[in-house]
Formats: sequence, C-alpha cells, structure tokens
Amino acid sequence: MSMEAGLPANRLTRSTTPRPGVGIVHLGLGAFYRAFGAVYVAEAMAHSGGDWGIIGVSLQSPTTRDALAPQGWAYTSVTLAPNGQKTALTEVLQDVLVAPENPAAVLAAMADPAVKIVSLTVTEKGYCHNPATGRLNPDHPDVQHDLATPLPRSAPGFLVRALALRRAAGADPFTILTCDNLPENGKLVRGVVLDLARLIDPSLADWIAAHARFPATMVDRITPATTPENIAQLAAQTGRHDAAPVLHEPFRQWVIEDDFVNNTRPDFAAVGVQMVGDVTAYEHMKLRMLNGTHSALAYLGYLAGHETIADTMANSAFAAYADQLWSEIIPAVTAPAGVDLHVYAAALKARYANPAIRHRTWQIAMDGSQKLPQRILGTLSENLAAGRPSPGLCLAVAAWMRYVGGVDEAGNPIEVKDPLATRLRALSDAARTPAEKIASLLAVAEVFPPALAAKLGDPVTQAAEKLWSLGAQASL
Ligand code: CS2
Repeated sequence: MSMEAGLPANRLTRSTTPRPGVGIVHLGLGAFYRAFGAVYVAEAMAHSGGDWGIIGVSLQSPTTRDALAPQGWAYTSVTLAPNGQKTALTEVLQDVLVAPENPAAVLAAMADPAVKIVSLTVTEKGYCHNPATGRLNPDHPDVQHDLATPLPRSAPGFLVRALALRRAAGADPFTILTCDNLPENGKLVRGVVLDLARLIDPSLADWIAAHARFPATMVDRITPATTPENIAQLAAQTGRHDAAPVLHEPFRQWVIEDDFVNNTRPDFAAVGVQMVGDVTAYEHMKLRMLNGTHSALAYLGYLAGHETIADTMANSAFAAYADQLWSEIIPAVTAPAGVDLHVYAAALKARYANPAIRHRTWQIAMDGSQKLPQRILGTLSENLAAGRPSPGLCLAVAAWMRYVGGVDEAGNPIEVKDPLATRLRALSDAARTPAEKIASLLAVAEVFPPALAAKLGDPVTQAAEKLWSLGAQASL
C-alpha cells in the first residue's frame, strides 16, 4: 500500500517486547477477527500467559499482509463509543501468509504441532456448503480443485490437507474454532471437513471424526470495513500512520463451547469469554435478533437511500420497523439462561444507533443468498408453522428480492455482491411483475427449501407488491 498524500511519514511500528510462540493459525484475516478474536487472545495471554501468538492467513488478497508487514504486524484497534474513542495497539499477530501465493507455507504452519487451534472467519460462503442443507457442495469449483491437488484453495481444503499432514506425522489434530455467523457453526464445519476428507481418504475422515474437535461459537462485535478516510483521520489524530487499523463498537460477546483437543486453549474465561457446554441458544438469539434485523434494515435501508445502519435507525419509520421485527422474532427464540430477550433487543437498538459506527447497508447486504436462511428464513418458517404472521420478515425477504434485481428505487444500478448474483439478476430480469419475480426467486432451492417456498408465496408477494408500488420507506 503506498503512502497516501497527507499521511505522516511516521509509520506505526511494533514494540520490542518479546514475542510469544505461535499457537494459533487463523484463516480469513479480515477486520472482524482482528477487532475481536485476536484482541481476546492477546488479553488472555497478557492475563494468564501461554504461547498463543497468531499466524494470520489471507485466503484471497495480499492487501492486509502488505499493509501490516511494514509495521511488524502491529495494528491499532479503535473503540468507537457514541461519546468518544479509545485506541489500543495489538501485537498478537506474528506473521501473515497469503494462501494463493504460497499454499504450501500455510499447510506447513498448520501442520506445526505447536499450533493447537486453527480458527476461521471466512464468511458464510467460505465453507463451500449448500446454505439450505449445510452439507459440503462437492461441485463447488474450489472443492473440485482441492480434490484434484494437495495444495488447496478453500478453507475446508486447507483444514483437511493440514490434518492429513498431522496424522501422517503422528501428531495430534488441532481444534477447529469457527467464528462465522452460521447456525451450529461447529457442527457445520465438522460436516464439511468430514465430507471432504471422506472424498479424499475415508480413513482420514475416521481419524478426524475420532480425534479433532469443532467447538461451536457465538461471536458478536460490530466492525465495519476500514476506509481510507478512517486511516487518514486516525493518522491525523495520533501523528502515526497505521495502514490497517480496525474500528469497532465497544460491545463484544464471545460464547464458546468448551470442547478443545487435550483441553488446550488460551485462558479465555479469564477475559470475559463465556465458556459453555452448549452454544445453540446464544447462536440462535444472535443470528435471528441481531443479524436478522441487520439484514432486513440493510436491504430496506439501502433501497430507501440510507448509507449506514445508524442513518437508517435515525429515521423513525425504520426504528419502528426494527421494533416490529423484534416482536416477530422473539417468539421464535429460546432465551439462553439468564437472558431477557427484550433487554437484548433494546441493547441492539442502542448499538445500531451509535453514530460513531458507519456500517454501510451495502456491506451488510452482501452475500444475502448465504445469509438469509439462518438470519430470517428459520424464524419465518417457525412462525408460519405456529400460525404467527410475520409481515415485517416477509417485507425483508421481498426487499432482498428487490435488491438482487440490481436497480434501486431511483433507477440507479446496485453493485450486488453475492455468489449467486448473476443467476438472481437473470431470474429477476426475466420476470415482468413483482409476483413473477417472487415466484422465480422463491424457486432458488439453495436459499429456500421447497416446502417453505410454497408457504412464502402469498405473504411475500403481498409485501413485494407494496414495496414495488410504494417504495421502501412507505411500505414500512
Ligand atoms: C453483519 C455482521 O455484515 C453483516 O452481515 O450483520 O457482520 C454483524 O455486524 C456482526 O455479526 C456483529 O457481530
């Protein structure tokens, strides 16, 4: 990354404190993990010691590595509260690898027996699964590639090939710690890893099933993508140029199923991580109440011309819509022990309104085909079965369908980012009326299980007719 005009030449550097040994390889080194998991790991080491240094792996581009390398992998974590900000230096990263440049180096890092945990934030689509079934999609081009060669491209491919190396060396497997917003994420990643291993070598699959561990997690901290303006502003404030800071809200919550290989893990409990026997209730609450409303607000907010979630929530019609959504979702959520779901919803509302967090509706709208099932459709299908009407959630589904049509309410193009974008756009273009569009999009079986699609036809079409004729703001 080149120095931008106006930035101080004074580059952030790493301190000279001794470095810990490496105990974690993290796949998918985005802003979220650096603002969340990495910070917890650093705090746990500061509190209780241990060699839990992290090697970060970018599965796609060299951008983060190139930004962090000149600063010795150190970066600033900026906490944005409504009434001011706090900065902290994070030095837990020990190296960053770029998988497409050198997949063998990534496998070697993962095969090192000193590494006890491989954690992941690879986004929903990174698991190469079918969103409607949760099973590995064997036709995925990266899976096909990873079956044909031992130097992988996909996250499941790296996990399976690295586990094979450890087994061949007589070492223990690592714990696979997924930190993506997927339901029963531990079970899901276990399923795709075992599906892929079985296609490569059934005895490897048996070994992984018997010895590896896949704890489920619930992760939560709102962390918008860092922008060039954020970088310039931080440099102006601190007098030092950090090319890769992370900006996030004060709130954070990590709930982890306490199931690690040889019970070996950082002292997470000492720094506020909830180590529990079963994460499911937390996961459902968070995916449905936070991510579900986030996606609904993102599609409708974007269509209504709002750039961020905070801007959207500043519009009173949208704030009321959010309340309506929570009243539809809460009956479909079993509260984790000791949690009051109305208090949880009120806290979400305050977090969304934080004006210091500029979380773009466009960013959250990304990859909707991979997000809708666990965020909105599960709730909808339970509400339908229980005879509870869900007009707000049906409007959210209609808004996603309008959004993937690729044209906003003012007739301007939308840059739709989604693995199914081309197909969704073609389906939308081929249909003439809202009713036809709804029918052909409901037939996309990766997103809508057929039994649910049949029940959603009428209520989503009603919502869509309103949305297309009145626009997002007026259909709330
Ligand atoms: C958001 C999440 O981008 C999105 O889809 O809904 O990343 C959300 O900000 C986090 O899950 C909050 O923990």
